[in-house]
Amino acid sequence: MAASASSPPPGASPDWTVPQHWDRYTAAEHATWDLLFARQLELLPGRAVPEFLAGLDVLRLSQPGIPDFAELNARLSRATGWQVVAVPGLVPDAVFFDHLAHRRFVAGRFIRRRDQLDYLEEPDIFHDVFGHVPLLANPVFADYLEAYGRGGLRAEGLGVLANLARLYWYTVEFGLIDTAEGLRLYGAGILSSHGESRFALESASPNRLAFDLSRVMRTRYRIDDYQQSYFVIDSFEALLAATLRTDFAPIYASLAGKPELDPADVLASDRLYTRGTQAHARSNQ
Ligand code: HBI
Ligand code: FE
Repeated sequence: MAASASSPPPGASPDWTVPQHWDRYTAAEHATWDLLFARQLELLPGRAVPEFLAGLDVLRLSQPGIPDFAELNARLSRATGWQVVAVPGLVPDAVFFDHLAHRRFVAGRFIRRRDQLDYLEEPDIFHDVFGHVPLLANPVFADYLEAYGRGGLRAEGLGVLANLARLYWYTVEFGLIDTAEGLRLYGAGILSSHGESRFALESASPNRLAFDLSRVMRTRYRIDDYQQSYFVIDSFEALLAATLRTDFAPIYASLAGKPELDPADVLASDRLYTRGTQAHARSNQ
């Protein structure tokens, strides 16, 4: 999933960051942000984890138009020391992990076209800022993402990036969380998607399995369609505790002997919230 070239594109700094150039966004681009934002705000109350909705307020992301990172970072850095930095698109894993390890979240500065409202290949500013940034205002999640970045830097040499990318995918991008009121969304890939915000909680098609670190690290994922399995954590504290191990070496060692799993697989050892029908995946074959 990471960019192939190891040298930054023209105009980017050695750490791949670029100026956001907030004043260059057109009225049409601000209107696209407002349209996407309004659509999600119709859906997310009662579906998103409360900490996400609280993060929207803290960051005042309900102001109209594309956020100006300078203003956003003044509030975000006060909340948890995180800041958002603009990049041209996907950056190499090593660059990505280094930014996370230093509490810098990389965000694409472009916004999708009107004909890409419901699906686009590469993360745009709406996915990155609306989807990811509000939870960076939550201290525990903020600690998790920094710990994830540090884990990635350590994993570099161990040749286990694929396992670590799955952890990111099934938590930060497509994670569900169990609450007293029921399952809620916290993964940015779901929160920023109109269709998947409903599908992930309400469809009978996907599996919903209790989060288990090594189980997640063995499980392949889809990048071209809704997920066939979602993993459920009990709390951000539990997720942080599960991954704050000083190193993942024993986990990686235990993974070496086990086969990788397909996205739809269910194991007898899985703690199941829902065993999915996979009807959606079959209809899209
Ligand atoms: N680059 N800009 C950007 N955004 C991401 O989410 C991203 C990336 N590079 C690599 C990556 N994600 C994943 O491969 C991580 O799991 C490492
Ligand atoms: Fe993302």
